Amino acid sequence: MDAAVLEALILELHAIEAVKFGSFVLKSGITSPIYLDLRALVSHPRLLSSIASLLHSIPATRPYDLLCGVPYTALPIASVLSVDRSVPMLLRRKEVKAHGTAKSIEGSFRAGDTVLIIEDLVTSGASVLETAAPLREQGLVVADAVVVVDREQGGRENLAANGITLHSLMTLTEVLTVLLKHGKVSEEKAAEVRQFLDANRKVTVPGAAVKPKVVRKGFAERAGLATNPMGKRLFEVMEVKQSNLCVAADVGTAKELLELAEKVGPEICMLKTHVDILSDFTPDFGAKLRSIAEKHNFLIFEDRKFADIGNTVTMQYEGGIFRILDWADIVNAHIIPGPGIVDGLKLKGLPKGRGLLLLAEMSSAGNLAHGEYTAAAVKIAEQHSDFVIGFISVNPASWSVAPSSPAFIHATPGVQMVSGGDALGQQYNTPYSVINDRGSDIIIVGRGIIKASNPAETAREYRIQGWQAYQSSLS
Ligand code: S5P
Repeated sequence: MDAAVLEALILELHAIEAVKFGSFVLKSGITSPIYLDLRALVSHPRLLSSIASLLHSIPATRPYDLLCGVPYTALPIASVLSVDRSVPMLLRRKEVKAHGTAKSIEGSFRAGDTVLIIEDLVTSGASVLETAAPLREQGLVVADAVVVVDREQGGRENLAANGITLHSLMTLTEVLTVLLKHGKVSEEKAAEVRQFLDANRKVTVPGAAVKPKVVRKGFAERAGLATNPMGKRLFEVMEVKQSNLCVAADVGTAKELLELAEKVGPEICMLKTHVDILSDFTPDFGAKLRSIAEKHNFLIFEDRKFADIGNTVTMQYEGGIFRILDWADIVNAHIIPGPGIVDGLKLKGLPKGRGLLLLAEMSSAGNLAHGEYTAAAVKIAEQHSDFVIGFISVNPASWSVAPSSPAFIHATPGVQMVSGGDALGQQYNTPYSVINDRGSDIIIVGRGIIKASNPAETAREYRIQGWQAYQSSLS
């Protein structure tokens, strides 16, 4: 955009108080010295109209058939653009009713149509992704998002990691520079904003150092190659439910876990448990969970991470209070003790038709599972392909020794809609990056879903993102 036009636009936004300086708590919980609120645009039709036409003048990476505004602030912008340029619009419902015929997307479209997403502000990119997910589920193509302001807090990178190119009229830095030039903000405040921006630029580029996209066989075909019945069943469930989502049900009580399983059940291929964190565990837990798993057709994966000698793990698997063997379809093990651990677990698990995942990599910062360790996991898995169904992996596309059979499945933890991490070393990548760039099959999502205000709806969004990423890696 022309510098003079940009300058005038920023001054106009400031004049209508769409840009404010002070101390503001953002939706994400962080305190910001600058606040942008474009809702005021509805009271300024001329400015609204010029912003809409400026957004239209941005060239998208591919021609689009439809527009969709991110609810709610961007809806008037999208409507004006739609009317001005005669481009039909779609409406994404923010609240999807669980019953009746309510659709998540309103308006006419055909699968394969391309949709341009319109948004007012982008911070992490999460709200654009929430709108892209139901559009993609309907078979629509989302390749570009145009926004008025890019807050430069990782949104561009997170969207790119989900296959969406971000185009913005201006960045927060440009807003600041113009307002400083015109004396609308003090040097002191501007320095504070810059400092804030530097401290909150969550620019981790997911998949930056990984190999190009992997092309793989479909899950249905891989089901036919699986030697272990549980591995075969997992592929079949994934194909039938169009889900490569595993929810990590890290809640504190069995009551909460069973409720969560009911809610997210329709969206998942697998539910991952840590049974030893449940404060109200009772021996009927397994039977209760199994009946929910049957109802919603998902597998149960107890994330026990066995790590002892063969003889000990047979007892840990079968006995104790938890009697994991009775109810868990799948368990996992570290390979640190050597292949004897697999022999031990197999002794108990194979006759009951269970499956085992080996921890070949871990998601936490500074972990030691890489290189030769990962290669050793592959070797042990191949020697026990009757029982080992696959791996806990982080970046299987980068492995120097890949498993020889596509029957082995990769499940990856450390997944959220935006990349980043927690305070204790967990590292997150996006569903698109995990499945498409890193070559994994299943996304394992814990807090991204269980801490969401609506876990069922959020699980649906993760399922769609994961499935779309998988679909795009097939072609
Ligand atoms: O390397 C690993 C392996 C596992 S199984 N890193 C992990 O985070 N996990 C598990 O995945 C972890 O125990 C937790 O249950 C889940 C990740 O949860 P989130 O809340 O960080 O998504």
